Amino acid sequence: MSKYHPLTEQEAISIARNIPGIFSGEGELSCREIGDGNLNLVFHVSQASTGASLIVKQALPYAKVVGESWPLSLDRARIESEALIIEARLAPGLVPKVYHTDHELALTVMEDLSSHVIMRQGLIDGGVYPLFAEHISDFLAKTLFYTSDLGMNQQEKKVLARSFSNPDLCKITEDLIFDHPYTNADTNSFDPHLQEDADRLWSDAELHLEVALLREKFLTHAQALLHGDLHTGSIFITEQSTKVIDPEFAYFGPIGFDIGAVLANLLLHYASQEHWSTDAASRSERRQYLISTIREVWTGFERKFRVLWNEHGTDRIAKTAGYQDHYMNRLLQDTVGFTGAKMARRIVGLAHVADIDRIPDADVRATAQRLALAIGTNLIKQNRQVSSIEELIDIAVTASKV
Ligand code: SR1
Ligand code: MG
Repeated sequence: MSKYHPLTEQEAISIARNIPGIFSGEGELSCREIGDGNLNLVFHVSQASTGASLIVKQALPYAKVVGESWPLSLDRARIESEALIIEARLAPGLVPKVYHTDHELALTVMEDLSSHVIMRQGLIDGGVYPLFAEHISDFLAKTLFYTSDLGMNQQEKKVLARSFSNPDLCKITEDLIFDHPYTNADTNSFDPHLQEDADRLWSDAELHLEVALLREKFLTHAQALLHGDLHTGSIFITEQSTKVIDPEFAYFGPIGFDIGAVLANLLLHYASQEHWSTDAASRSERRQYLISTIREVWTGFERKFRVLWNEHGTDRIAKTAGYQDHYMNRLLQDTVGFTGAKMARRIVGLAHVADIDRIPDADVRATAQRLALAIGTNLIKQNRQVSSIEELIDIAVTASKV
């Protein structure tokens, strides 16, 4: 019989106490369940006498955000811990340390990052993170290059891909990002003032064609091991440090999906400045900061990915003149399309973002939501024409002037 059951706080303490090198044998441990995400339990275990702490994260057999009617495989906890271990090897310092895993209990014990803030909240509070673009472009370039056919042995990649078969979590993305927002699905959720905007989204055939092409890429293009859910709620941050958490959606998919997740969440925050910036001058300054960050994330990623390819590429034929430029241009186009898809789903789909949902005034919120939808749908429609990151930026800036 499986030993799986959702942990109590006392059980989380017992597990934590057995992790060597963290707590003193003497002092008492206390525990709080702090999970505010959509899927898991997160226990924060600490020792007041030493100041030591750690996190015990446990998967539930269903999606917490919906309830037991939406079952989800516990295997995602294994996938998350194995992805964290691979990411730590490829991009040292950019993910939390894993202390212990228990696949039967579907749990990972890891470093406590309470000295950091969740980036989404940090941005809402007006935070500026000068090293973020450098760190996240490093994370993206290294994890994606070294798990692609360009940077690892192609037969070993196929074997590794087997252990990252993640059907339940991929299904969430296939439905909630690439299907439901474009039809009158039960899972959708949006403010009533957006009904006409949703109707337009549901009947836009030009948009649906592009979404179908992006969905096909997500379903079939096993380019590299993705994080799979790289929004600003999956990033812990300070001015000096960036840590990527929560890779439970990891699977082999299209590289642009991870980059697009980062850019989409910066652009959702950009749209939310209708509220969070109090006057036109601070709004303009904040938006310029976000645009510079977007530019630096892409240009940093592109530069680093090309250097890795030139210096550590494993594939002879991939060195053919012109191939790298062709590949990078396709990555940019995919990134633009996925950025758009990841914006639209946060306005009309099941799971939203606090940057926009927490805007108290309905009219201001509607303006931010419509701006996010305008940017998102334009990016989706134009993704296959784009040839520079400046075009993505131009689409965002132009939409905010209308
Ligand atoms: C049912 S889970 C909803 C969303 O939360 C996760 O963070 C993913 O983005 C997923 O689509
Ligand atoms: Mg998550």
